[in-house]
Amino acid sequence: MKIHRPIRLDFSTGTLLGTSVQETVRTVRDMKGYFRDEAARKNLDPETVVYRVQAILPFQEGEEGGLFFGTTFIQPGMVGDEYFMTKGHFHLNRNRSEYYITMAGAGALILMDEDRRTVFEPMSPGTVHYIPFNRAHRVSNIGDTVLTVLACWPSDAGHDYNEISSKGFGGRLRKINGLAALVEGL
Ligand code: M6P
Ligand code: ZN
Repeated sequence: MKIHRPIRLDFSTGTLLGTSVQETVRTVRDMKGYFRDEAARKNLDPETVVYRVQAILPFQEGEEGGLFFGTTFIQPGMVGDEYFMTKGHFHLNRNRSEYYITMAGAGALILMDEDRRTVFEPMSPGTVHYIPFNRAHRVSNIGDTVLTVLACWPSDAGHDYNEISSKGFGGRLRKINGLAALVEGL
């Protein structure tokens, strides 16, 4: 039997602790093309962190049978009137689902089906979100503090960023008169 190195989830922060934890950082530079207001994005310091992902991948990525687990930390911030958010993706294997669970902060899980119909679910500490297969998913931080989201997904789900990076979602979560609103269109 394979012995896995110990991993801990710090309940106060959502941080995963352990030598096998991998971390990805997405900065304003990395988010080129994802926000509506590209001029506003260019005005920000490109090194500004938009979000970080910690993940444990105790299985061959792309192969069937394993589960991955991660924490996403989305910073509070705006690009124009759009909230800091994750890139968002479909699964390469379209019939793979996922769980997102909110640990801290205020946010919105944006879901889009293959027909580009887009909806969102409010996120607050304790909300459990089942992402059905065939849905692109993205998280926006609509609060003033870090939005911390736990995730669990199959090892053979994969990430397909193509449609999202070229066409985006069917709607954008924008701050309008101080409130988050899903505005249809690009
Ligand atoms: C969650 C999971 C990861 C994903 C991450 C960031 O932790 O869904 O698979 O990579 O969020 O989302 P994205 O890949 O869309 O930037
Ligand atoms: Zn996913």
